Amino acid sequence: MKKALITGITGQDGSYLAELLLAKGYEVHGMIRRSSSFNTGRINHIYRDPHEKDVRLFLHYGDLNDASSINTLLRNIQPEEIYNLGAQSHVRVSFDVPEYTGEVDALGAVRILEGIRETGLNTKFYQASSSELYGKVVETPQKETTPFYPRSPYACAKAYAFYITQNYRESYNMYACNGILFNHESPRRGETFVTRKITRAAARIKLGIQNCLYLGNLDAKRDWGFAGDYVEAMWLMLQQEKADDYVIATGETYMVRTFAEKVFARLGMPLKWEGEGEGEKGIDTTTGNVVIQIDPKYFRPAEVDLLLGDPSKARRELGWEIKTSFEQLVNMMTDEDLKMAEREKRAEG
Ligand code: NDP
Ligand code: GDR
Repeated sequence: MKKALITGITGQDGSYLAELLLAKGYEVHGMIRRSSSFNTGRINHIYRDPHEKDVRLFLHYGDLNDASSINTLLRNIQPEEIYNLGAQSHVRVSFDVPEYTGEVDALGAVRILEGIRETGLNTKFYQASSSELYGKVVETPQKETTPFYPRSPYACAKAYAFYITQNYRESYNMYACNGILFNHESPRRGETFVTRKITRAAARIKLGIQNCLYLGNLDAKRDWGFAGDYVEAMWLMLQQEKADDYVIATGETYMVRTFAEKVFARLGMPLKWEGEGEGEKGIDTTTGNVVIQIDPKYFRPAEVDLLLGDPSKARRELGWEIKTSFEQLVNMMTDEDLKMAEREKRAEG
């Protein structure tokens, strides 16, 4: 039975990847952080008491900032594959905690790579690289050969992790890959990322639990896919003869405002826009209520205006294809958040 270690198993991608690897028969080990409140909500459905029989999912305390915990896990588990998904993953927040973001997102990667090298394990390594590396538009669509232009402390940290992964591959002949993943979302997406923030707020507005949604830049364009499809690409990257780096994207891009329009329309509240710049408002045409306003606190010191990926290398070499369309993604997230808002409303009495 193959063993895999996932950092960031409690996050959106970690939960889908753990499901995928368990379904493929792996023994799955996840690094989790000590927290004062439960942080395992996304994996509770696959977790079983380790005292039961035939358990294949194990959780271990550790931290990407703590090399000793990483080395202990490597020695004890001796995994065939490591997926480094752990990160301070919020771009806006990285401007508030730039040094911490560098510690976790940049140095975390080298701590694992160095751990693999030192222990002499024959472990394949996956690094969760990001389309944020492309930052300011140099060319579109963005592909493996497009130069990087990071625009945030998050992206700068991820650039280090990208290059150190390539460097360990070339220096020590390690099987180490970068998946350059464009934005991917799901009903499990963190509530402060824009897609989930919109679907959650729109559902609550629909049910009268909330009045208005405050957003930042509505004109940013993103290439949004479904996280469930993207974790399959991570696994495929570690099953090849040779380690390499791949762009994973849909090849379509939409504005934040378009995402919002589709969500509100799905809930029977078609939007119209009035005003300009910071004074722009989204109005629910069925009630005339202002349901979206701009709050400049959500603007970023430097913005990434346009992301559009070209996944042809992954299609050609990995045989990877997206299965979920943009429309299906919007509907899936909206419908799940409507159900959640209904539960919230019932609980309110
Ligand atoms: P999430 O923010 O949902 O999950 C991040 C995970 O990292 C959580 O499990 C979190 O733990 C863990 N983590 C944070 N800090 C540490 C630390 N110091 N030590 C150990 N673990 C830590 O991210 P996603 O699932 O969306 O993304 C997964 C990875 O892919 C990230 O590296 C992200 O930067 C990258 N990425 C994501 C994309 C996307 O669109 N989703 C696109 C491209 C790259 P806890 O639950 O305790 O907070
Ligand atoms: P991103 O995702 O920065 O692309 O990083 P996010 O959803 O945070 O922002 C996307 C775009 O929406 C604009 N925006 C807002 N964003 C947030 N979070 N909140 C708002 O209120 C808001 N209003 C407008 C942003 O300015 C931005 O242009 C995600 C993360 O998952 C990273 O870890 C990952 O590497 C990249 O995707 C690819």
